[in-house]
Amino acid sequence: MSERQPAETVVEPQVEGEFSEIDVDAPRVGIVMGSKSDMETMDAAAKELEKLGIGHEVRVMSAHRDPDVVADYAKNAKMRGLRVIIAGAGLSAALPGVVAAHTQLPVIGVPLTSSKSIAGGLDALLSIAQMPPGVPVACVGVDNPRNAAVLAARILDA
Ligand code: RP5
Repeated sequence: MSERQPAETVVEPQVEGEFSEIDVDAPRVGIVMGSKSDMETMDAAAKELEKLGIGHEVRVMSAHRDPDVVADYAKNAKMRGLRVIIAGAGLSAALPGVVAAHTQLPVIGVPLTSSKSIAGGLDALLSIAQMPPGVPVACVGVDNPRNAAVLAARILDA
């Protein structure tokens, strides 16, 4: 009869391999926005996450101008280690909804004002908040990316 090894010395090679591939410094929050023109406002989300010590990355991608880039980013986000996505956009503000269509990760939308807004950001607010049932996007106030970062931190800590 073969003797069992003590539990602490048993190593599962497959599990060990998977752990060695996890990058502990991988960003946990992705901040995306529809245009470079959104960067100045959206920077407040990055600043808040920095203050809270939460790893994040920032990308510019438009749901309308770069639809394939957005789809690929959202589809690969979880596999890359991201846990929450913050998406800021102005005007018709499709970006948060399109990201949510391609990932199961929580998505927090930030409606933004723009020089071209006809309703002071209300257009973006409604585009982000009025998602069809089954595809949720959390929505913070207009031009309030800081709240998106605080909410992301609460989701990560939940
Ligand atoms: C949206 O259109 C962007 O999120 C931005 O808020 C707005 C205007 O974009 P630009 O014309 O300045 O690139 O897609």
